[in-house]
Formats: sequence, C-alpha cells, structure tokens
Amino acid sequence: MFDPKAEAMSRDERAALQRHRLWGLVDRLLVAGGLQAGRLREAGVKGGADVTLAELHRLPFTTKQDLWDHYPLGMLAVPRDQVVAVHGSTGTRGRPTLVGYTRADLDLWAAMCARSLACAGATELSTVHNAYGYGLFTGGMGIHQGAVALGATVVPMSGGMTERQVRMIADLRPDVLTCTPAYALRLAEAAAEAGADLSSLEAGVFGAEPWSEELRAAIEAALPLKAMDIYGLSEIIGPGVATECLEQNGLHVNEDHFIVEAVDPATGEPVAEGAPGELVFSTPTKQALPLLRYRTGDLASLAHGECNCGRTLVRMSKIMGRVDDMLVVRGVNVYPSEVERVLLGTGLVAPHYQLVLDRRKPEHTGLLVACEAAGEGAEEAAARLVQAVQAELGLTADVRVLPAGTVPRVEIGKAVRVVTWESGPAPLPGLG
Ligand code: DLL
Repeated sequence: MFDPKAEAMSRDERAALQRHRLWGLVDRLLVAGGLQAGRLREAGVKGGADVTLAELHRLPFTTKQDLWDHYPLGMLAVPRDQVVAVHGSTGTRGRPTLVGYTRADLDLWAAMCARSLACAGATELSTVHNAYGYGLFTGGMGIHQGAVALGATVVPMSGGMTERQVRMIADLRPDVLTCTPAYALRLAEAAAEAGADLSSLEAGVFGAEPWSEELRAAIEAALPLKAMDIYGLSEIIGPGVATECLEQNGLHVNEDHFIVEAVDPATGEPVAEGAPGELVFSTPTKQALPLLRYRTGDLASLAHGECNCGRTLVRMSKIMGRVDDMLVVRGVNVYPSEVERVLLGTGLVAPHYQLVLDRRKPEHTGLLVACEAAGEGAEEAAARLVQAVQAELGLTADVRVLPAGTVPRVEIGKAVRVVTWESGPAPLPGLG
C-alpha cells in the first residue's frame, strides 16, 4: 500500500477523521461565501459543528449545472492566485467543465494516484507506460504525477500514435499499462499485427469510461496482464478517486478524502447498502474547488466489509452507466454497458462494438448493434446475438456483424459507444 495507515485504518478511526475533515470543509465553504455557502445557510448550517456524518444526507447537493452556471472558475474557494493548475473535461458530449487546483490539491491528487497504482501492484521499481491523454483531461497528468509520487518510472506517452506506443512497450518493457480499456484493446490489436512482444506487462489500470467484466476478460485474453479498474472525475480531482486492488472485487474509494454516498437518482434519498444508486462525493480536504455532496450522475453500489488486500476503504462496484446515458428503445430502458455484457458474454464477437440509435423515423427509435465476429460465421452469430439481447435485456435490436476492422477504434480520448443516426448516410459502413 502507498499509505497503509490511511488505507487500512479501522472504520471508527476513519469516521472520526472524516467527521473532523467535514467540519473543516463546511467552515471553509461558509467563509468562502458563494453558492455553496448560501445553500448551507439556507439549510440552517452556521458552522461545521452543526454537521454530522450521519446527517450528511440532509445537506444540499452540488451539480454539474452549478459548475456550468459559474463557468469558468466561479466556484473557487481560494483566491485566484493560489490556483496553480486547471484541468477539466472538454465536454465532447456537453459543455466544458473546468476545475482549479492549488499546490496542495496537486499533492493530494498525486498521492491518490500513487495509491491507485500501488493498489494494482506497482512499486518504485515499476515502469508505468501512461497512455492516458495529456492535456486538459485529467487522465494523463494525474497518473503521471501518481507514478512520480510512487517513485516509479513513468513513460508519458499520451494517447495516439499506436505503432510507436507498441514499440516503446516492447523496448522499455514496462510492467504497468495505464489507458482507457478501449485503448488497451487497440494496443493489443496493433501489437498482434506488428508481432511485438508485450510480455513485460503485468498490470493494467484502466478507466475513464464504463467497461464490463466481459470486457475485462477480453483485455486479459488479449494482453498478458491483470486488468484493474480506476475511477474518477475532474470535478472531484480526476483519476484516483477509487481503484480496484488485485482482488478485482470492487474499487476502493479513497474515502478519507472523498466521502461517498449512493442516492436514488430520482429522489436524492440514500439507497440501502449494496443497492445501486447515483454516487455523490464530498471533498473535505480539497482547497481550490471543494465540493459538498456533488452528484456525479454515475451509477454504482457501495459495500463495506473486509477485503483480502487489507484495505478497509469502502468499495464501489464497477460503474453500471451514467444516469443520462440510459437508452430508451421501444420503451425498454438499458445502459450501453448492459448491451456490452450480453454481446461479449456470448463469446461470438470481438470486443469492438458500437450502438447506433436509429432516429431516422420520428415515430420510433431503433437500436442497431454494430460489431465484429470473434471467429467465422457472421450471419449465424448475428441471429444468436439478436436472441441473446432479446432474452437478457428484453430489447429488440438489429445486430450487424461487420467485417473485422469496420467498427472505429479509439486512438485518443474516450470510446464512443453510442452514436445517433438522424438522417443521411449510415454512421458506419455496412449498416445501410
Ligand atoms: O475520466 C478521470 C479519469 C481519468 C478516471 C483516467 C480514470 C482514469 P472526466 O473526464 O471528468 O474524468 O470524466 C469523468 O468518466 O463521471 C464517469 O462517468 C466516467 N468514468 C471515469 N472513470 C470511470 C470508470 C475522468 N472506471 C466521468 N468506469 C465519470 C466508468 C468512468 N466510468
């Protein structure tokens, strides 16, 4: 463990620490003034001492809309001159969200990412091939600083230029690969084409987009590594909010710094332990942009209980999807990751797919599933996949098993799993 005292402390001890830090957060927000202070006062909170962990769920939420309303950096809780870095999400699917970091925030972030890498088995002897994008996106810089804090050697590849990445892995023989799960598969494919030796890899720390257990199996079959999931979001800090350990049984949330709740997305009320809900985070130790009860839109369940690795940190399940990513196809609600699970679970298709929402007829939305066969027999596979999607999800989909290489591979950024076809030519060849 990178920080055994923090990661393996007793739950009581941690609760005391969280309570103390939460008080500090509330006091700082009240002093800073602004949106969150106003909401706290409206809720009758005059100081940190008015707040308990058990009553946290009674405090007001913050949302992405709040950040948008105060774009670019209107929610800072420190003077602008204390901000040493800005990151965020570029908002390919919406508006950009920007977050600021003080020097202490960067140190915290590095420590959280060092924990994540150590969780996956990395040590100061490791070489980390970091293929998360460098830039405004938090993946590249976050993991980079984590690897440095751990004392490992980091290779700052960023995304893209896949052939060169494959050569660097073969030449520098890293033991840890960090990138999105979709890009891990792209690297595996390119390595196979080039006949490159990637046998040095032992662990992968993959995140920034949803991926199913079935995709994990596909990655572990394609690369000689154990694939761990890492979760985070710019608003909270970036990667390093939660990570799987080698047990691969839930992601340990760094809850001494990110207090997590799961709430019913419709009512905002807490859900029972183990039930899926929308994750909500409070950041009691962050300085530049501390958030109280930030609604992530991400769905997962939480479980306390011991882990064989010795960490006592609460574990979250893999993310099932985002509240706003739910597809509604002929009255059936489904998350893209559920379709992924069914498709890959059949063993009939390669782990490259795209879901096309066919909206060419205004009266109904159809679902086209574009995928590639794992072996021979595309037509037979298509019929069986239609059946599997119907049987397991109650969803009528039109499955097209396309020639290998047809589904676009992601080289940079996050995988695009869902595209909409409104009019004109098909978004992928072979669908028309
Ligand atoms: O994606 C931070 C990150 C970088 C996490 C590298 C892990 C690795 P954003 O660009 O702000 O930050 O996007 C955050 O991505 O709310 C989730 O919807 C999704 N997401 C992140 N990690 C996972 C994951 C980074 N492991 C948004 N599984 C989040 C599923 C994830 N979804």
